[in-house]
Amino acid sequence: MTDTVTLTLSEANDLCLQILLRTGLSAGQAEAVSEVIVTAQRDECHSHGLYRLIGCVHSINTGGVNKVANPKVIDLSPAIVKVDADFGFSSYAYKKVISLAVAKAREQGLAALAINNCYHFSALWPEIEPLAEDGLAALALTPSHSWVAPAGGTKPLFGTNPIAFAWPRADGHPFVFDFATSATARGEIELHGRAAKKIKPGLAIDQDGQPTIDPSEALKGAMLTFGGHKGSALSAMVELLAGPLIGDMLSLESKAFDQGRGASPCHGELILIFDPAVFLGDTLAANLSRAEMLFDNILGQGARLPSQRRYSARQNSLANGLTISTNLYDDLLALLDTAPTALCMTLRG
Ligand code: NDP
Ligand code: PYC
Repeated sequence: MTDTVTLTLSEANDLCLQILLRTGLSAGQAEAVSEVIVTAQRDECHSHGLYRLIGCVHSINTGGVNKVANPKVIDLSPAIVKVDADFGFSSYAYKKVISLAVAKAREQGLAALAINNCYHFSALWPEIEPLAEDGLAALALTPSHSWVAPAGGTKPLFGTNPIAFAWPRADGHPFVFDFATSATARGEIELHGRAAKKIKPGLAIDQDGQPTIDPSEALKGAMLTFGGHKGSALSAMVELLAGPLIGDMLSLESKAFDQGRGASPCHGELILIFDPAVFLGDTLAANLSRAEMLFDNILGQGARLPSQRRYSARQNSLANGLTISTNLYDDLLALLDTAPTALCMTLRG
């Protein structure tokens, strides 16, 4: 038996859908969640790809997620729209509201989209890269559960709190970065644990506040912020802007709300959308070409742009399918244990 399995994108999507629908999740949510998971796997973002299905199913089965969530859009002001996700998954609420948020950005030049009361497990770039493909710039922020110690502290307080940014480019893929303000995503540490591998030094401390490279000790202790006090302040910013500013939970509160169930974090997300055409009018093209000069200079030094690896991975997946470990594949099939054998055989073949 080989230690990897390759699926077409459509097989991977079917697998996600079958697994999620089996839990009783509504079709709309199952489709939105499958899309974001397969999109992440396609770009080889393994910590937020098919592996996440295990956490999603756990979050649904432990009772927190509203399987029939009906997100409610609240048109708050000319530049602000909120959507109450009704304790369903963020990706579904996002789909319900994004066209209104974009319309506001095109009208006002700048719009803020707040997603409230959502279960959130996904990477952020799948939400903002399409906006940049349509000529907009965007910034997305969300807290998580309190797993990360502030710089100088030893106890979990912040979430892993990702920040993602996207900028449009006339030719080629947008400039996009998306990373946790912790030194790595928690999902990466979990994946190291699954593969029985040590983590790099500098990512976490154990429960006694001592540095650790053991994934299970790291998960029990506290993760560290990236860049010391700088990542720590950015993480606090994410807590504030995507927490109290939008009337939603801090990571500490989200963890308490979970009551030890181990579900995905439940809280808010803030997305800011900028329309450069409104900011710049007739000077749009000239200014976008100045941005290109910046990218050229980065590349000119032999450095790479963020998302360059992801875009190459995408090309490979589109041509050759998605390759995951047999271990993960078997864990996913186990989530389908009452599904028709024919489906499992098709996917395995
Ligand atoms: P990384 O530390 O791996 O950083 C990822 C970003 O940095 C990507 O944009 C990546 O581009 C870019 N990058 C990596 N190496 C380089 C390089 N040498 N030069 C230029 N750019 C580079 O990611 P994290 O572990 O911090 O986060 C991974 C994912 O986890 C993110 O998508 C994030 O949204 C998600 N996450 C989600 C959370 C949530 O609550 N929903 C919480 C925390 C994380 P490339 O992809 O091309 O390598
Ligand atoms: O990997 O840190 C993480 C994470 C938290 C919530 C979703 N992903």
